[in-house]
Amino acid sequence: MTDEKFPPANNFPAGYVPPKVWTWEPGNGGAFASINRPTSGAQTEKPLPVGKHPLQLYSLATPNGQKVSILLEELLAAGHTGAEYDAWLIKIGDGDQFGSGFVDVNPNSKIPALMDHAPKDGGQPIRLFESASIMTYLAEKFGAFVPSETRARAETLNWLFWQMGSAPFLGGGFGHFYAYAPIKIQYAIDRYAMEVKRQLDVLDRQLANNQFIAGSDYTIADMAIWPWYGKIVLGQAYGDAGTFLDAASYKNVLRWTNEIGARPAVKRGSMVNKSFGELSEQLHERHDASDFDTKTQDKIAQSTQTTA
Ligand SMILES: N[C@@H](CCC(=O)N[C@@H](CS)C(=O)NCC(=O)O)C(=O)O
Repeated sequence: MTDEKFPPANNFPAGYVPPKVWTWEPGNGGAFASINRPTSGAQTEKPLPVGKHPLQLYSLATPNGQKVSILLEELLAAGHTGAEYDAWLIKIGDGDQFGSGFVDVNPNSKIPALMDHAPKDGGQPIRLFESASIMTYLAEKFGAFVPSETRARAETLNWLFWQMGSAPFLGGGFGHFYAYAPIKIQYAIDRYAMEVKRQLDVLDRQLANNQFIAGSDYTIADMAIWPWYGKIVLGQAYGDAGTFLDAASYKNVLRWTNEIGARPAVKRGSMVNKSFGELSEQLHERHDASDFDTKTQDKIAQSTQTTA
């Protein structure tokens, strides 16, 4: 496709003209090149483990994964014992999401995925994928963190779906081109930086007059937005992106981020299925509330040293 206004010599790489039909060339060198494919479906035969609790979470502590483990920890903290769960680590860098068992739970091969073995109707287990679908299902099942009153509920779901629509521009757009792409392309970085700053401004204005994102209640919308936009304003995502975006200047987002981050359930939920960062914050699998005290990677390393 050529256009006189846009000569191929100005393209990147110079002279590039998109072919009539695109074909896949494996390994473009970018981060995640080894797992990205233009096809879906299982690549290996690999059943998933099933633990003793009603809910089985298959995940990794990326922002999308943390949303769900934070909600599960909040439900347990609020006394909903039916929210007990086993959390199994899905190493997306190793391709676990393409195992047959995982694909049966999520045909889209992305974490997080959840099986409910004790659905309310007493029937067969229910599979859940897409973080907002999982969160809505759990909030409805336990009647918590989503208001029942029509207007408050509508506002909560507005912001939950705002997050689902917006974060791909932050992660797949800005984060990818600023931090992960093998080359820095100014056009792409400028475009997505502008959009992310616009999104931060949307949140900042909303949080100027509201304690929580959907008003006076702490809801699944806060839990969905926090792992993405909280990490940005704290400067904990995509290298030095916090400085690049002047993210700390969004004072209301920062105030809300710190308030949510101080919640014990949020701290615990953020550690679940974490296999990177500080060893004391890595809980690869979670099967019991006591695991946070005894099974983090620093404790496991200590006990291995003692027994060696
Ligand atoms: N819209 C999905 C996005 C899930 C998603 O993108 N998960 C990523 C990690 S944050 C993943 O599993 N990537 C593995 C892959 O792309 O193969 C959701 O919210 O659940």
